[in-house]
Amino acid sequence: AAVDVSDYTVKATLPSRDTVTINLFGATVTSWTLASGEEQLFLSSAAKLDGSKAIRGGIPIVFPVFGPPSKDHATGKLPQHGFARSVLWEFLGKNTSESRSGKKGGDEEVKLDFGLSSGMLPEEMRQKWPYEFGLVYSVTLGKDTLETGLHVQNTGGEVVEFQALFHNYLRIEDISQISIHGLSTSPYVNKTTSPPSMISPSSSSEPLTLTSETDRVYSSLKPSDPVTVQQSDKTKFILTREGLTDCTVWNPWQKGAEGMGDFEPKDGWRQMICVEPGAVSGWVRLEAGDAWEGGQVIKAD
Ligand code: TA6
Repeated sequence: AAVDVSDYTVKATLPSRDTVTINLFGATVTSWTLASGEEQLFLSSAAKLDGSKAIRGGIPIVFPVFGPPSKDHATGKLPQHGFARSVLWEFLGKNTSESRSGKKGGDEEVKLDFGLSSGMLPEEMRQKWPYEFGLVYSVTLGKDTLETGLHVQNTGGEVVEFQALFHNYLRIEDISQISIHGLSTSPYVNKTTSPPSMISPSSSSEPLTLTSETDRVYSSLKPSDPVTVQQSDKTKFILTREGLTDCTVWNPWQKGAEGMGDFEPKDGWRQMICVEPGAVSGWVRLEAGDAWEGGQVIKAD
């Protein structure tokens, strides 16, 4: 694999011509293309790529809190979705290997590692969440697959509570053709109502099709059970997870897109669906010195 590092961008290209591009602000995957050259992720054309704001699109990393933090929690002073998606990470290096799935012809894989530790945070952010931690984020590109994994180490002397999620903006042809399979046996919180409503699982909700603004956090999913995004009757993406029992499904729809200054083009909401594996319906508790891992594999069909 060829890995090109320039300014704040790391780009890897496999012999099969699959590529992945990561912006060091937020270690945000901003592009993933297959051998065909076809882009798999949605990136707003107004996304800020200079660290001035979290990148609107690609795969932002949500850590240490998902959503607007509640004031009575240790994360209460942090911005929505935490700081990991907007601070500068460092590129730790690459590993090229034979594809682990033992596919024919020794398909190659490349793993890119990125690091963020509490000591690297701007002081004002450290003061908002004064815990010692070390993150290693791995992005592994294979033929037709993209894997992301987050390793969280509690390097301080006290218990740390956090949430983590991969905020995938998946690129699709048109939202009207989309159905999402594999969620119907899980309860979810519907965040488009106020207050949000708890909905229990019912088989009638399989598959999920979207006809208006949708913002749902599904919980108690079996990580190894795939969540599948179908476009018309063709499978487009298959997501499997490790250590992540929750999954958000979000589309801002027309009004939501118009309300986001960094969301362009304004009808771009039709070409994206956010399917976001995470550990967000509770808190991961890490004792001093302990570590946690969570990961996802997205297979493009
Ligand atoms: O993942 C869905 C969500 O939590 C929505 O509620 C919406 O807020 C979205 O994230 C985008 O949040 P952002 O802070 O990136 O504008």
